[in-house]
Amino acid sequence: MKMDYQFPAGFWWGSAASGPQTEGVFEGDGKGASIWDYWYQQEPEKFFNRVGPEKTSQVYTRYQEDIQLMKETGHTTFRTSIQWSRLLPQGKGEVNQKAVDFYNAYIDELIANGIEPFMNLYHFDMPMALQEKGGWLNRETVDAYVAFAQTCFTLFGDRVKKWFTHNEPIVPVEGGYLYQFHYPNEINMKHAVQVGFHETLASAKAIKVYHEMNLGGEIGIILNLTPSYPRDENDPEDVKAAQIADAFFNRSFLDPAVKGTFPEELVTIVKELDMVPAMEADDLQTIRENTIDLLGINYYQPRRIMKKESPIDQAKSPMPDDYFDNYDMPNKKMNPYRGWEIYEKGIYDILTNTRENYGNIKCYISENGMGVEGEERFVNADGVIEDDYRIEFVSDHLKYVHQAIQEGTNCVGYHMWTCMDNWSWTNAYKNRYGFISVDLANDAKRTVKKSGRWFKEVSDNNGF
Ligand code: BGP
Repeated sequence: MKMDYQFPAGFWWGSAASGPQTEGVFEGDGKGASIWDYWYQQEPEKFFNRVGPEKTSQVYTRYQEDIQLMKETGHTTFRTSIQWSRLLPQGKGEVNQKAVDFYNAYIDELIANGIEPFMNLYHFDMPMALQEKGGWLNRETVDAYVAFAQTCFTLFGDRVKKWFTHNEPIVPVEGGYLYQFHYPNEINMKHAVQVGFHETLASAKAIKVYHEMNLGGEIGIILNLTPSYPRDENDPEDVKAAQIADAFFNRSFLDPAVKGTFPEELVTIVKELDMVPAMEADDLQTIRENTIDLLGINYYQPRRIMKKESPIDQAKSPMPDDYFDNYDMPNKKMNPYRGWEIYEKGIYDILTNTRENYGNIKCYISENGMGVEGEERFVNADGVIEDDYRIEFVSDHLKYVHQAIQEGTNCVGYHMWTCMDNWSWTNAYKNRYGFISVDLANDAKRTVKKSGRWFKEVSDNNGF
């Protein structure tokens, strides 16, 4: 059958998830607490409907059933993460054998079913034992992370051939140290800079170890790239503000990951603020010499920016927002449930940018998706959620991915967020993202949605 949008042979079709959002906590599983377990214990009211990280979708016990559903929905590849606090309950030292058994079984089951596992090493889930000593603020966490990474490569690297050092490393910076949506909920630019630096350093050091181990796979990083569009392209001040926002939120991690250097604008600002992070003599060289093989791109929404017109918030300053204002563009297309703009062409702009400005690095779309509240409204007589809006969302984005590939971008796959409805941090189960629904009131019963069936056809046909 001739497809309107045919993708290159071997294109990866699948989805992404994370350990903390899917596995759950079970008695006797030996898992240590992460910052999420701790925060939920302290302030359960901060989590939607008071649903905490111990509940989630029970993948720890139901992965076999779930992998069959991945097959039914056309997965050729799947990304999740190894929970640091599951493998090393104290963040370092003793290995939890039950975690080793679980990840071995999960990985083997994926491979036995023809689905290639991709593993990420950090998805916002700092072990509490390390957070108590400062988490990413503390240099010792970098060493602990590298030891954790090496343990993972040693245990699972014979079978896992795609590794990622972080998922969205800017998010722990934003959530934990600027905008207060992750523990420890600080507003502290100096800490934010140090945390970001340590994450980048940890990534480079893990990449170095992985390459030295010669395991025959690839290692990369997953970044949420939010293209920054100026309100008025002809207003140099709007344009400059958008460039600064881009340096803060995109190039802060993209440049060191791909080029081994930090963006000039950011370095200048950090120096002006007298907030150059603490570092050792060879850190910058380590970052320069250990760049990624593969880039994962998460794309949900763009950022609309205008020059700073509102007064600086003195109670919070310095903040990235001292340098720009967010622009509330009229008539933008919105996902009202998550409050995020839908701008399909953004995905094309990101891919074009990687081609033109980042050496056309090998990349794939590692997350894209649409969280919708109250999807049970759309259940048909057979109990299937008819999520046509999701099919439209995915296909509208895929058309732009296709165009970028036609123009030469080295994009080799597309992963949806997410496989099955999962626990979304403080939003818990409010917005549903999956190809497969999870009925919390009914023993977490799984049912493939209409979009899951559609995705199977796309994967089988390698296009649509
Ligand atoms: C990404 C994260 C995921 C996931 C997704 C959806 O930023 O990598 O972990 O949660 O966004 O966002 P949310 O859960 O906040 O709705």
